[in-house]
Amino acid sequence: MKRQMPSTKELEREIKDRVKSMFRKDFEDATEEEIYRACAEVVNDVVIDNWLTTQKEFVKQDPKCVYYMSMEFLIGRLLGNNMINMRGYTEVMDALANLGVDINLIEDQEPDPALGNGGLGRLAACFLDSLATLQYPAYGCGIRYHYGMFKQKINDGFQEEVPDDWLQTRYPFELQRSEYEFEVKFGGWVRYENQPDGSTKYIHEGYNSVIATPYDMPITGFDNGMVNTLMIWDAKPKEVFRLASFERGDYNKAVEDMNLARNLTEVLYPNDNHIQGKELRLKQQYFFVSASLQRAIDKYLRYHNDIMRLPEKVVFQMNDTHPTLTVAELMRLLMDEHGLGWDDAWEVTTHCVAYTNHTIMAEALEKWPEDIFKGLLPRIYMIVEEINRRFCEEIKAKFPGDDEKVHRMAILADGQVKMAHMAICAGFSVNGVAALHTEILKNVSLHDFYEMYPEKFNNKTNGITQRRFLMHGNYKLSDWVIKKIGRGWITDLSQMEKLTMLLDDKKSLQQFMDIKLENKKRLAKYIFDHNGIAVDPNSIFDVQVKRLHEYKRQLLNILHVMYLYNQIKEHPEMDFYPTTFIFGAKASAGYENAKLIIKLINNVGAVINNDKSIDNKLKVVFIEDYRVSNAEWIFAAADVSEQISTASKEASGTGNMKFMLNGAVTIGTMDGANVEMYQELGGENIFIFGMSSDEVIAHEKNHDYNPVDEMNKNPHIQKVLSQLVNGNYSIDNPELFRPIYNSLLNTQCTERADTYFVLKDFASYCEAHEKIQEAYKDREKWARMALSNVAHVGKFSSDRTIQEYVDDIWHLDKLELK
Ligand code: NBY
Repeated sequence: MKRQMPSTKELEREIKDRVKSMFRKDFEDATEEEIYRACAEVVNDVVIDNWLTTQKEFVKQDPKCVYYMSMEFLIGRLLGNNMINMRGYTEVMDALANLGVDINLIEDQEPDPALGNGGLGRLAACFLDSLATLQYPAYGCGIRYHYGMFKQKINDGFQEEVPDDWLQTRYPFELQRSEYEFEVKFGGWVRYENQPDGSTKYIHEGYNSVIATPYDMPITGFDNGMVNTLMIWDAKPKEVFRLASFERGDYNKAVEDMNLARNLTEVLYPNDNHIQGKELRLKQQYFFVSASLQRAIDKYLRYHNDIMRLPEKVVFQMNDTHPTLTVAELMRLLMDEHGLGWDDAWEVTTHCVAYTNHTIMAEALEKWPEDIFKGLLPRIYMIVEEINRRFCEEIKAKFPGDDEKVHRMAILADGQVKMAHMAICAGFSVNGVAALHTEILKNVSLHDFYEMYPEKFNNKTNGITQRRFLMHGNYKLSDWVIKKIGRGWITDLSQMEKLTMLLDDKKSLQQFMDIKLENKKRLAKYIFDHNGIAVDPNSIFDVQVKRLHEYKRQLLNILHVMYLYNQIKEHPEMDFYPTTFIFGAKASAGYENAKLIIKLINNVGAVINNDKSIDNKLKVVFIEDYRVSNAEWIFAAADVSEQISTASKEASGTGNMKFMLNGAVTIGTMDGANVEMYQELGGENIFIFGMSSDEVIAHEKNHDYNPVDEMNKNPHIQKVLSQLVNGNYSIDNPELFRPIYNSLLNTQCTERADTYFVLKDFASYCEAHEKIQEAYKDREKWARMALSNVAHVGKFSSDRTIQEYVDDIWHLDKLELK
């Protein structure tokens, strides 16, 4: 039976009681942190009951289940999310209010679990939310990093990274499950023995190992009593006892094992769309893959005896190539631990694993040096060699005489292990994350593979959960939508379409814009409290928040701001609607160009924000430490959403959808899921600019783009570029931004200048912004555009995405819950 949240009155009492029993304090004397912990336990009580029930039904109904394998789960704070999904948010809010406490302050006590970098990790979290809400049995499998994504401090305009110690105090929404521990082995060598029956036995010796111990987190569905599990693995040494007792002989090994366990899960690699081929990362990959597969097979064998039928109950979805070792580890477990021969093991494996690609960026394609790989995973390497041998035979058979092709497609080539090749070779499904992205995979980046296995390729356009990004982040708009069209959209976002009936209703449009203004005031206060900058809630809030990457072109945005500033100064009389440009972005710690762009944004802000002569027409704000928790408020407050990647580079984008859901209007290129937003919206409700992906790809192929030409024909660009290096934005060090200038223009550098076509798209970007200015001045027209965005967001729910994964790839059974 589904357990409900208590009533407001009961909650008041329970929270007070908890504060007392946990902290021996009266409520009045408790700190906000203590109240948060008490609330978490009260909510947890309900969650745990439903979790138990769900897992019992799981055993009874024995449905097929997906294991979502991901190095990253950017789940964000859970207290608010769980209260929303258990339908108790308002009740807790009221209970706290009756006790004289603001729920926001309480929620703000929770560390924001940042076990991911950006879009890929957040997508995994949205998927878990949708799976539970749609009642599909699922496990998320990942790593319990002790330090998640670093916290960003801005010091004198520069980014500084501060460790994110989210486990400093016990996290209330995790449960250690010591009964499901498994050993994971690294290094050593493989000896083999021929068996009397003609088979070969492989024996792994001389290895180091750790014990993987899982921590389960509950993933609640919306209002259905379903609770799935996110299992994140931590490592502990196996030999603590032997180490302590100084047992002779293996002391060194015990110390090694201890260090291995200590380092394995210490920290998340803070890179997005860029790999750093560090051995420790390969260790992390094998660690969580091996532990998760062992647990999955264990669970399967508890209730079934025919391992050949594993694909009827289990599917592993690999979130990018990071968990591709799933392929070889599953083969190993099936052969070495469960006695299958190669062909049977391959039959099972290739029906159990599927792969999602999230990028076409060359620097993000995972390749491991063979020697590192072989040294760390000797048995896995043998299996990869055999997979590769058979795969190359298959290519040769299909394309006789094309040795080039075999070389291009091989899993082992040029001294490297190519993870994507293995994922595609073994996976029964290969999907991209937006229609355009999937077409580019098929026709360009993975064309060879598409020719070989066209039937594997499919598209699954990304989506986001409206529970977190509207109900929780923007309750005012959420309540308004409920008043207008009911509650159906909460689990069926296509019902937002009903809002179209309000598009000509002036009163509704006004209410809608009033809510936006309220949300802008909330963000303005946040900005004032955190940045000390006063921004005008009546100005246009033009927002770009996402990881900092050159292909995402924050540089184009800030160069345009510099241009606007020049215009306003030169033509003070010009008609210009005051605009606040808001940025938020973390740069990978070693990504120098990205860090310099952050500094540029801050310096431009410092100059513009302090220039009285422009009458507050322009403001530039860099929000420190952009993360899931402040993102919710930022989306709610945005008028304009900047989605301006170089066409073809952003696989999908999901921020674009979160803005749309919150009634912001997009300025964007025809890239990623922007293309599909355009199709849903019609051209009049989105501002499209810049080159198409075909044009970009053609320039890249023909090497015929010269940024100097773009500069020469546009005096505005010339002026802005000169201001990068004349001290305008860095008086004490005029050379500070020279590297940015050079990246755009320098034809001597080895790489092509202006790799991401910033100057090429500049003029058309400026034009699109002029159109925004025009549109915004007509307040009613703008309201209609913004509301149209909400009305047409239906497709971009992760509920729709998950249903497509289920229908086309996973074929899961829904769990029945009473
Ligand atoms: O995945 C993002 C894509 O850039 C975005 O377009 C898409 O919407 C989103 C979800 O499909 N990719 C992404 O976030 N990638 C990473 O964060 C990432 C992290 C680590 C590594 C590579 C990529 N790595 O190799 O270490």
